[in-house]
Amino acid sequence: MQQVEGSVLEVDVAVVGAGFSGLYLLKRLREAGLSVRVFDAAGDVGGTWFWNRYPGARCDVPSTDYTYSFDPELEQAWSWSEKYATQPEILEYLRFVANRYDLRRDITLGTRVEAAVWDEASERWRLRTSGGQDVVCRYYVMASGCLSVPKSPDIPGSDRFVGDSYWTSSWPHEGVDVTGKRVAVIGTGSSGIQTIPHLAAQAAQLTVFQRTPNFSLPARNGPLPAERVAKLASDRPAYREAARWSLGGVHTEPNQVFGVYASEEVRRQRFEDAWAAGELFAILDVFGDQAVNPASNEIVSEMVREKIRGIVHDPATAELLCPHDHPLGSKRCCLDTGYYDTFNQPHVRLVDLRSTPITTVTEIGIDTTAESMGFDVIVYATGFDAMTGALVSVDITGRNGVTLKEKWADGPSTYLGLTAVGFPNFFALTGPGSPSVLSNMAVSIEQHVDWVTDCLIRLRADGFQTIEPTPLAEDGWDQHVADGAAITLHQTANSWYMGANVAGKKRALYPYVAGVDQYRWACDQVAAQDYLGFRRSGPTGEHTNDGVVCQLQPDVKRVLDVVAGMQLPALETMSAPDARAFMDAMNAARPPGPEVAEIVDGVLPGPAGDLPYRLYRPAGTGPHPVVAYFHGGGWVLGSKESDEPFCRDLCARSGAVVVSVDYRHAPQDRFPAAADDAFAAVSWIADNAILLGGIPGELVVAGWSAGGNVATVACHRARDEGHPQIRGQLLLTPATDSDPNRPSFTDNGDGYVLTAPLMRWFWEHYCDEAQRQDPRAAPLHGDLAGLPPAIVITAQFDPLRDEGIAYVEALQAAGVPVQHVSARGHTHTSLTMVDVVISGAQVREEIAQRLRTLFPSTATVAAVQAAGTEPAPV
Ligand code: N01
Repeated sequence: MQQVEGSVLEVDVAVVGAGFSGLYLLKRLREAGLSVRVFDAAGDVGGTWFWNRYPGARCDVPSTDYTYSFDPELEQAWSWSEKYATQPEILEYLRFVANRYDLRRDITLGTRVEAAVWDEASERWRLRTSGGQDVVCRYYVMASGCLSVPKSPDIPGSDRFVGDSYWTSSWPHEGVDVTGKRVAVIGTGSSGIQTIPHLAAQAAQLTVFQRTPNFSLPARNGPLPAERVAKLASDRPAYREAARWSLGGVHTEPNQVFGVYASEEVRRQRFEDAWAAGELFAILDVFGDQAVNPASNEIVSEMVREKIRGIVHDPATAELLCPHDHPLGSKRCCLDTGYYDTFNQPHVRLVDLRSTPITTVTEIGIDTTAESMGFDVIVYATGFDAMTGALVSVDITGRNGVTLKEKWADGPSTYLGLTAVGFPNFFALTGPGSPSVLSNMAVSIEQHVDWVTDCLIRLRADGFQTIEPTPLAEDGWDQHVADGAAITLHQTANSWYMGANVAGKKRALYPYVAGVDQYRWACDQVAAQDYLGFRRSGPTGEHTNDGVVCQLQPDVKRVLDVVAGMQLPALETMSAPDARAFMDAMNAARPPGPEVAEIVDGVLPGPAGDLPYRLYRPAGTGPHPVVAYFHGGGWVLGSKESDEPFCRDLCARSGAVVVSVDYRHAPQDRFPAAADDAFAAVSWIADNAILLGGIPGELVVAGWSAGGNVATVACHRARDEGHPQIRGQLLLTPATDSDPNRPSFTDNGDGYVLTAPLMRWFWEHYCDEAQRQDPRAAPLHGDLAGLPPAIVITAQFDPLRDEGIAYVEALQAAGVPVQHVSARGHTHTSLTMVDVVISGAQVREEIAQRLRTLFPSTATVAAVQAAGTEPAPV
């Protein structure tokens, strides 16, 4: 219940912001029986849509999707008039919502929350408002939007101008008439690009000051798209649910077309379809890999540039409008109506601030390094202090007098992008570290509101009054957010996503990039696991459920989800031939891996007949160092080409010739056939280095999984027989013994592709129980002294992780130089998923660098490079 004591208002929850999120939050909290007061500095509800009312302002997610979905009756009661609704229509919608649910009685407009302090003794927040009323609340929620605090003016002289200055972010309510005027627009982001054609229609002269060209595509606005409307009408709940579990908050079909591998015809067709669709999600998804692969991205980017050149008549202007400094999508793409065409009008001019920067705004206009220009009106479309600006604009002081601004001085740190250590009972909706601006905000807002409301309901039901994340949970989340950021191309751009538009702001990818679906899953997990990562307390005591919700690399998790969704039969339920055929079919569907200079098939003599091999040759004039490689597959599956993407990648990155050798498989040829073949192959490759284009004496033996097992066993035998000379061994998640009792075997034995039952099946096919202690089957139990230097890679979520680590330790104990690379967040199979699991590329690059340190011809350079990349601990 709301109580007013003197000038102090007491409520359960105080909320800042009466936009999309604040309105829905108020509705839900009220229904949950909590007393709520919402404050907003604006004169009406609407949030960003109250302020950003420049001509041309519209949403750029289709109206059918940029809408609340919490109430089917609301959806029936409101219909959008256009594909992309105008600002006045969206504002009207939010007013309609506020009235329909009688929300206004709990909203104080025209009032800013200036400060909020956590009072340790009463375990409440104390707020100071601009209206003079103090507020005491148990819970404090910032629903203040991601793009609501304009960037501070950073153009010298802007206060000198005696003409009219306007900011797109706070456009006058009465509108602005620029008919017959000389107008300057500074800024070509979404706001500038939307408003420029409208201003051009009125102005006598329009001069656009562009620092960085952006990618924009025609919105093709018009009536609501019939296809979307029909889909929605046919099954509204399914449509909404699909959006909630999509990558970006708007459902799109999974896209397996990779730009680098697609034919020219397919590329062109997909691009033209996206261009014609007039939807951001379409242009961002021409190829399934364009967000992560620079080469694929460049294909789409160049096609957009072609379009720009096709629209803009003056070639010099067209070229200036073509973005070259960032991959498409790494900065926010824009949707426009006639933007590029505007530059064909004789009274419109483009000024390139890269070649002629603004020196100052003057009383009468703008001076650049090249000229002085006179204007009647200057429009600033210069952007926002995004994501964190609104949050730190309120003086929020948490435990021990630490402010949020101080906590985030070196970049934001959050749990789930919603909460922060040191700030109990505080929630930031769509905060940094949540999908927010990389998603359809309507979907993300509803998810956050629902999560926070459910959290408070549960807190009350469990008898608690405070909730705060633990440092471990927050650190884990920050790491997870950073892992996602490392996968995409966002970090290569100077964008507001990266905080790059505000001087002094920490450079980092502020939103969570791994997807709305993955994010929702994480939030649901936290709640389902008894608020994992939170400490909760109340009159009856406290409960801390410490932990980290997401430890897998985000793309590894996505692949595992896809695999789980396919409900594939377990390999161990098949016969060996069937399992081989099944794996061949799976392998046929994957990307081939990077180009190498040459691929040659051949045979080499083995102890029981010829062994086929496939040789991958790197670019450049040889001879090259050589890697003798043995594939994975549990001694039962696989072939010389089954690890092709990984072999190509290893070859391209390391500059070594990679010779991938078939060896005899169980159950037809059981132990020690595979090990014998491997040794024979290594010997032959060493003896025939020149024939293969290799440098004699520069040989490393490598293998993955069971291939790692036979690779190191071959090294044991080479040491014992004094031939051949081996420079090193590269063992990727190797099998080193058959002990099923190690923690990694039990913890990771299910759900990570290589399962405990499958591993048992492999061992049973390969050798008898009695043979499994033989060092040729379990090299961990052999004499390791005198073995060649080793690089051992282990993966965190691999059943074989601990036996790999045990091998590292045993090698070290035996005096063998070992480099251990522990792949955080990876599984047994994820590192070899070239072009599918992008996070594996970092590890493979590190492997290649370390591999080069083993070859005399490349060691010096590689050692210097490797010095900067210490492996991350598991
Ligand atoms: O801001 P921006 P915005 N001198 O930061 C330039 C959302 N939105 O308001 O790129 C000269 O994108 C700056 O140049 P540069 C949407 O998420 C959505 O346009 O830093 N120029 C850039 O060109 C969007 O991304 C809709 O080199 C200066 C521009 O100003 C976000 O809001 C509509 C400068 C700022 O672009 C922000 O968009 C509108 C300087 N000192 C906005 N400082 C929809 O359609 C900055 N610039 C839903």
